[in-house]
Parts: sequence; C-alpha cells; structure tokens
Amino acid sequence: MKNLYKQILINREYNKKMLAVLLDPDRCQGKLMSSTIAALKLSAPDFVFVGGSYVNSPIDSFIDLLQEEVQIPVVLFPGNASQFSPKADALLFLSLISGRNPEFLIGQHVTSALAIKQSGIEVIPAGYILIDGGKVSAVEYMSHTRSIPREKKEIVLATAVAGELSGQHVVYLEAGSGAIQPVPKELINHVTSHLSIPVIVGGGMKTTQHLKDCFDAGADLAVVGNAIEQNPDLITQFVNFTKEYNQKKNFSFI
Ligand code: 1GP
Repeated sequence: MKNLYKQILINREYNKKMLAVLLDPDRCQGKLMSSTIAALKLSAPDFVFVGGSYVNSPIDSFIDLLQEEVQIPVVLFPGNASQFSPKADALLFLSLISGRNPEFLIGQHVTSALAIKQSGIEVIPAGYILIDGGKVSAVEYMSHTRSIPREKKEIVLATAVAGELSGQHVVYLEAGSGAIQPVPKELINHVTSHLSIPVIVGGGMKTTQHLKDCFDAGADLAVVGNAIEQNPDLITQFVNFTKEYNQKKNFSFI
C-alpha cells in the first residue's frame, strides 16, 4: 500500500501544493485517452483521480490501461458505489456533507463497504462540499442535493468544520465539474484558515491563475478535469506551474 494520505499530510506540512488530473472513463476514450496518456507521461501530476457523477464504462479496465502506461497514483473519486474498483491505489470515501440526502451520506457507503474493506484499498474519508459554481452541476442533479450559495461563507465553513469534527480526513470544496466559476479564493481561504485537515478544491479551474488563486488561498490539492479534456496539453502547463509555484515558495523561506 502506498499510503497516499500520509504523503498528502507530509506535503501539507512542507506547504507543497499538489495537483490531480480527473479522468472520467466515459469521456476519456480513444484519441482523447491516447493524448491524455501521452501528456501524463511527459508531465506527471501528483494523482490521477478517476470517476464522475455518472459513469457507464467499466472502471477496472480503465484503471488497468492507465496503470500499464503511467506510474501516477490512481485515486477513485466515485459518484456512487458502482464506481468502486480494487485496482486503484486509494479511494476517496466521499460523504456529500453539503447535502441532506442520506443516500450520499451513508447509503452508498453501506452498499460498497464490504467490498472496499475486503479489497484492502487505502480509504481516505472525504467530506465533500458542493458550492454553487454558476450552473446546475451533474453532481447536484444526480445526488438530489443543493449546492451551498457561494456567498454563504459561514455555512460553508460550518459544514467543513462539521466534517472535520466528525472524522473526515480531508475536505473537498467542489464547484462542480465544468463550473462556470471555480470556488472563490476568499471562500477557500476562509475554510483553510479554520481547518487542520487537508483541503482539496475542484470544479471549473481552467487556467494557471485559477490554480494560483486556489493555492494562495491555502488549498493543498487542486483538481482539474474538463480543461484538460478540452486540451490534454494543458497537463504539462498545470504540472509545470505547480512545480514552479512550490519552488518559489521554498525560495521565499531562504
Ligand atoms: C469535478 O472537481 C472536479 O469533480 C473537476 O472539475 O471538470 O470542472 O475541472 P472540472
């Protein structure tokens, strides 16, 4: 077992920011899959997340293919219990704590618990918080939950703290895949400055400026999906940006 969570904690201690590329097995196929793999071989992010709000393609074979080609740790980011695969290196065991739908707070967890336990996969409990990204997201629709309005800083913070107090190992601030606006930096900062667990941020990040805002605001790990699906070459740009960001931070300590 690679113990990815320990790695996340170590990086956090050293203020080393991380990048994950999110691949949706339904969309990442054929030509797009080949160019994504080529880009990942050239520039490796810290993690590849695999999953989506709705996935119809087999997850096992998708991860097999990925692992044959690249050495990057694969983390499951499942929209529901059917997306579990023992092939991944770790699983984000997501609880949709911004919602009030028991199915995504405990139902899907019960459905998948024994298979997960038996597989021996590393499990990272994650408090998943959906924030309005300017349009109705697939996760909002599929989960029958509502996102938290982006200006309701205190509600987002209270939700994140409730996640921490109830034992989540990370909090994931999500604007929704393809969000028009990513999670605002002021909101990220409000959460990170009150939390002592790592914070992951995703949804609607399309530029290195978005990554910078997210890292400057204290996020530990940024997740990018749609943008690299549109243009897999952006992987190199985002990986290089993250490296340079970390180098600059280190130099500023000297
Ligand atoms: C979605 O956070 C991820 O769950 C990534 O979102 O596809 O908009 O980059 P994008």
